[in-house]
Amino acid sequence: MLRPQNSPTRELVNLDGLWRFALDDDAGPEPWTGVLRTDLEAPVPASYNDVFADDAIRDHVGWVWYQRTVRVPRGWAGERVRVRIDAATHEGRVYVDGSLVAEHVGGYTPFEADVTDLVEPGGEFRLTIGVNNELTPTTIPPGFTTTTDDGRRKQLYRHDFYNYAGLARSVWLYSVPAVSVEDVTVVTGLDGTTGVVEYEVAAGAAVRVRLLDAEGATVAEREGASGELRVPDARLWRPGAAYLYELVAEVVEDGSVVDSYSLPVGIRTVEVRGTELLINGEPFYFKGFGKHEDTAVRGKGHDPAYMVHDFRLMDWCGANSFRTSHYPYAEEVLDYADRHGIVVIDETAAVGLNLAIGGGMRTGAVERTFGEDGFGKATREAHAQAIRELIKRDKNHPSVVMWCITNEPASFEDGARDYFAPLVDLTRELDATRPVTYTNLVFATFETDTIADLFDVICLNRYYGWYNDTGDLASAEAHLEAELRGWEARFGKPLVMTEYGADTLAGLHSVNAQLWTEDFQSALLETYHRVFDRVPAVIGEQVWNFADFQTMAGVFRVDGNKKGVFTRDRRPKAAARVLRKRWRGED
Ligand code: GCB
Repeated sequence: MLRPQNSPTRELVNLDGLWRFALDDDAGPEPWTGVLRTDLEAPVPASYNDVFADDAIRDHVGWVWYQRTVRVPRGWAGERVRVRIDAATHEGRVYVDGSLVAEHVGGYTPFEADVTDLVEPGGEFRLTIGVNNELTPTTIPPGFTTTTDDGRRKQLYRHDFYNYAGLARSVWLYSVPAVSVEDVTVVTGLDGTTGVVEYEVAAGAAVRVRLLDAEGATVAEREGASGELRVPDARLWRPGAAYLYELVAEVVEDGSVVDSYSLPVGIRTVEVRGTELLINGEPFYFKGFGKHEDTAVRGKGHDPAYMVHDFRLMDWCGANSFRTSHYPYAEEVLDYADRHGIVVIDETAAVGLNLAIGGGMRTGAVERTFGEDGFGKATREAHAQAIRELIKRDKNHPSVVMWCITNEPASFEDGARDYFAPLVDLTRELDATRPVTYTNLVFATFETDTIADLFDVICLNRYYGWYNDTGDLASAEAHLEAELRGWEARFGKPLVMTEYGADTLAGLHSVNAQLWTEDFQSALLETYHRVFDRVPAVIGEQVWNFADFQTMAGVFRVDGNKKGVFTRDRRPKAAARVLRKRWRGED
């Protein structure tokens, strides 16, 4: 799905700012039919939960309403007009004046509506967006709702991050010509030193494409909706040294250009060979973090200042990669990664498909996760849709080198293979060029896991020294090594440690590396690093987590998860310097 953009034939209006806001109960029936009567104003983009200092809003389960007035630029006569919502978590309904124009389920991928017939160039309209945060057994991620004795509805879920909701990314109004570029797909390859860009443009008329280098000079061009562009002596997109070409796709009617769309293109290849992952034919070692979109007040609201700061802090540590745990991130984040050569493992929001786990801990539950009593066909269809939307949105990003289709499912249980095999096939059908992975939870060992062979790369999340072998790093080291060698021997595939870490209270120290101290976090990371360096199949390390983040309330969480190497306001704990030393060789 193409991101809206300004181009010689398209215009874009950003609708961010303060919107009228009300909970469903306070909004009156059919709130889209008139002006929302409310004193509340909600910032967009931001999760609404922490903005208002009101428990009724923070803990609300169900619909909330956002509304604003929008003026259509008067010069848009004859153009198609669309509204695009970058994310409505987890379900969105969009109304233009009294008419429903779009509905979408899935909280981290965009959707849009063509509103041309309902609006007038130069005129105003009322834009109302309903957002529902409810998670059910058939949403991705899944969740459950219970009712308390006094009648309140409460949301329960098995993932370890707060269920922030609302319009956490931008909303746009944009114009496209009547005949336009509707989609572009590029796949890049290498033939010796010649870069090969296969492209496909969906458009209603004749297409021509040009590839420009970073200076704007045309290096290849061609007519036709699909084909191959060849770039002799191509400059490659490399980790840490991004180079981007620009593909300009033009729709031509009666000899004139009626639409023009530009896409940054990084020429690079990705391939798994034996226990290696190769980028441009060279083995790549992941150094970085599992992250979250999470900051104080804004929740999951996209914030360019935090985004740039996070990237600079990752760079300060020497990180070359991160995983979009546990959902697709704002597209601005991937654009930045494209421009700066940061490698991304791109994950769906399929987290919590595991009834034996809650908040990172074993619950002792013996329920069956997969099948009609748990997560069955309907969940799998929602999961398939999440994969489709992720790939549709992110397929052209050179930074994305791998699809991660789920985090820590109950892959040791009966039913897991039947559930996952079709989803792995679907992912490969949609994109034959990128490896597919999942992150494995410790309950599914190399002996009991039933799905690892379906994937190209095996990502492991491990907490030896924390949840297991608590505080005993000597045992942790031995057990971790034995386990990694087991995975290596049984599967012969690349292994990435996508989570390892310890909850750490910034400022707490002890001479003997007690749990929760900065000293223990540093010692734990160093323990893991020694093991990684001894096991050849390990091709990467991503610490859990980049920064402390908010979770649902629980006795194992003190104002959230504290496994950050940085605090929630991005101050380094001692472990940040351990990483800087290891990854950058600098103090
Ligand atoms: C995990 C989860 C992650 C949790 C983490 C923890 O395995 O993937 O979402 O936050 O453990 O800290 O417990």
